[in-house]
Amino acid sequence: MNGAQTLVKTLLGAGVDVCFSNPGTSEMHFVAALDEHPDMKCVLGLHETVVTGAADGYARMAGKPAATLLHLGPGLGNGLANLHNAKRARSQVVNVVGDHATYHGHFDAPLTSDVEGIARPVSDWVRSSKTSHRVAGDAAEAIAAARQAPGHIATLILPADCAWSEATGPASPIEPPKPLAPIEAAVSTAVDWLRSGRKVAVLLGDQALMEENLELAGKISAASGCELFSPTSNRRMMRGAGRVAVERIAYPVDVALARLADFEVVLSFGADEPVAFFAYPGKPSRVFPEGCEVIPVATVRQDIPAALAAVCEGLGAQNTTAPVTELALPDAPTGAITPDAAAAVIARSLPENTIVIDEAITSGRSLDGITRGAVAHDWLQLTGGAIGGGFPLATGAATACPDRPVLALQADGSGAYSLQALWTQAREEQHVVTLIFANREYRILKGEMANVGVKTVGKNALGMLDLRRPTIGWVDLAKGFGVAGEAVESVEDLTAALTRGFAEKRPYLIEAIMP
Ligand SMILES: Cc1ncc(C[n+]2csc(CCOP(=O)(O)OP(=O)(O)O)c2C)c(N)n1
Repeated sequence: MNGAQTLVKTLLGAGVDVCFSNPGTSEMHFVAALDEHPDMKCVLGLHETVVTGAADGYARMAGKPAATLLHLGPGLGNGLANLHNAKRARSQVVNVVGDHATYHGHFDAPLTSDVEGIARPVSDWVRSSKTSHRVAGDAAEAIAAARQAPGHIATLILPADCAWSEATGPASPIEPPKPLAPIEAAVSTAVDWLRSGRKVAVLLGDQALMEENLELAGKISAASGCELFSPTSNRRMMRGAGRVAVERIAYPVDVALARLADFEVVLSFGADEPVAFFAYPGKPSRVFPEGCEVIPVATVRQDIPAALAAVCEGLGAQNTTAPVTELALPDAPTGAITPDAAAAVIARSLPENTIVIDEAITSGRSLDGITRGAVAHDWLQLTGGAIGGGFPLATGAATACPDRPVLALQADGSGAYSLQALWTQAREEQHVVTLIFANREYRILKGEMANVGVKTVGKNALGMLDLRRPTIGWVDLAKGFGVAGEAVESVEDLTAALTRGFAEKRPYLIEAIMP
C-alpha cells in the first residue's frame, strides 16, 4: 500500500466520502488511489474556486467535511476566496494539496511555490507530510481538526513521493474534542437580563439557527419579550412556515443603526458581535448603540443548544409555546422584475424543503422579510463577503442533499466569477435552479461610491461598475456548460420559468432581466 492509498482509506474510515477535485500531475497517485474506491464520490470542478466553494456548501448541509483535491500552490491559490468564505462559515473542510516530491522542490521547477504560506491564512490547521508512513496519521489529525467544533479548514500537503512510496496502512479516526459546556455565570446573567424588563436583543448564529435550537430561542422570546436577530450573513438558517422567525440585521449601516438603536444589551449564542461590513466616514463600526453590552452566552466553541436550554430553564420557559411562523404568501406581483416583486415570486414558488443559496446582493435586500412566511426551507449565504460563492455553494449543497431542490439566487456580477460550476451541476444531474438577477451592473458599488462620500462619478468609475458593454448572455453560457435555461423580463414569466425549472430535476438557469 502506498501513502496515497492509506490517505484514501483513512478518509473513508472517518466518513469523508466525497472529494471535490481538480487534479494535476503531482496528485496522480492520489487520483489512482481514489479510483480504487467507488464508495468515494469524486466530483470534478473546472476551477478551484468551484472545488472549495462546493466543499463549503457540502459541509453546511452534510454536517461533515468533504475532501478537496487541489494542485500545488497555484491550484490552492485559485480556491482561496471560497476557502475564505468557508472559514467564515466555520465549515468543515479537509484540503489535500499535492506538491512536488520532497527532493524535487530543490530544483525550483515551474510549479514550485510556498504551499504552506498560501494555505496558512485560510486554514486553521496546516501540515505537509514528511514521509509516506506519516500520511495516514496526518490525515486522521486533519479530519479531526476539521471536525472540531465549530468546524475548521484543515490543509494537508501531500508531496508526490509521500503519495507514491510504500506506507504501513490507514489510520483510525480520531474523535475531536466535544464543544465546551456553557458557563453557568453567563447563563444566569442572561436570565437576569431577560427578567429585567429592559430592551434585550438575542443574537443567534451558527447552530442556534437550526430548527430545534430556534425553538428554544422562541420559548425564551415568548417568556421574556426579547427580540431575536441573526447576523447579516449566516452559514445556514432554517426558516419558513412552522419555524421560529429570526430577523437578519440589515446590510446598510444606517438601516441597521436605526433598527437597533434602543437595545440595552445583546445576548449572543453562536455569533460574534455584528459590525458594519465596511467603515464609512463619520459612521460607527458597531451597529448596536454605544453603551449596549454584548454578552456571549455561548461562543461557537461552546455547546450552543445546551446554553439555550439552560437559559430557557432558568426562565422557567420549558413549557412555553414557541411562536412559529404561519404560512403566509405575498400577493402575486405583476410587471417588471424588481427586487421586491422577485422576492414575492420566490416566496410563492419555493417547493417545500428547498435549499436556497443567497448571493443576490442588492437584488436580495427584501428577501428576508418577503419570504419569511414561505414553506419551510434552508437559507445559505455568502459568509465572507468574497463574491463568487453562489454557484459552487449550490453545487456542494446539491451533492450533500441530492433529493432536495436547490434554488441559487445569483447576482450577475458575482456569478461571473464561478459559473463553471454549471458544468459540474450538469454532469452530476443536480436539481439546482439558478436565478440570475441580471441588473447588468455592480449595483452595490454604485451605492457604496455615494456612501463613502464620493460626489462625482465620471467615465472611468462608471466603466468599472457597468456590465452592459457587452451584455452577458447567461442562457447561452449555461447552454455551453450543458444546462438548459431561459431569459424572462416579467414576474409572470419568471413564475412560469421557476415552475418549469423546479419540475426539471436537472439544473436549469433563468436569466431575470431587471429594469
Ligand atoms: C472576491 C471579491 N472581489 C471583489 C469584491 C468587490 N465587490 C463587492 S460587490 C461587487 C459587485 C457585485 O455586483 P453584482 O454581483 O452584480 O451584484 P449587484 O451589486 O449588482 O446587486 C464587487 C466587485 C468582493 N466583494 N469580493
